[in-house]
Amino acid sequence: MDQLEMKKQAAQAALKYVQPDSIVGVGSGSTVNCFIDALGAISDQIKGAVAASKESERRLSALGIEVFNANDVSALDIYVDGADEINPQKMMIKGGGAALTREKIVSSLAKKFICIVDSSKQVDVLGSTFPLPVEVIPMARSYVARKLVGLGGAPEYREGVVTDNGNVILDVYNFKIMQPMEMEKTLNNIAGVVTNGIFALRSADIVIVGSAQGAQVLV
Ligand code: ABF
Repeated sequence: MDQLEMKKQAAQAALKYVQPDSIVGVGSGSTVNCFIDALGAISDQIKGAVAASKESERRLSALGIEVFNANDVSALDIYVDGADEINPQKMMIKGGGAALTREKIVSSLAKKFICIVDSSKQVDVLGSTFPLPVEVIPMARSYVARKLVGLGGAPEYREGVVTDNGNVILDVYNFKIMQPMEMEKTLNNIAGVVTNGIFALRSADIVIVGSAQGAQVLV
């Protein structure tokens, strides 16, 4: 089974958590695109969605699903999103698609975070295979990069990428994250950092892993 099939499997399995007549929190990325396609098939049964990226917004609208502004929604039952890495404690690295800030905002609105991944995303220690994305105010780029070096990482400026919020991304390589909650807070405290891609303080509640053996649900 190829990776896309595993993503589709996880996305399809997430549909059972969608409540009738609800507003669904929707993340971004290729696995979420599979979820959006699946959601399209039941679009008449939901009220709409709040999206974590302009691209997801566009895809939802194209399927006739109403997209609500996050400011007009006080809470969401579920938020469905992918991840770049996920550990056994359901903590994640996210932000490979540069939508981490909006993903953190929309996931914070949700009672349940459902993470959909293929099995290649499972790691024991965050930072093992994927660089950590950090969204930074443009004028703070060099300052934040020096701070990240001081913390033991090797930041690289993601050339040519501007986030949906008008900021830039530093990808931190060689950065094994042994204490994700502490590191998430430490990075948030650097002036000029908008968001970092560690999702530990708000980890996933349910993980659905697409694999050759079928979709596995980890609660
Ligand atoms: C979003 O999509 C991001 O936080 C993460 O970077 C990415 C995962 O991408 P994909 O589903 O394409 O592997 O969830």
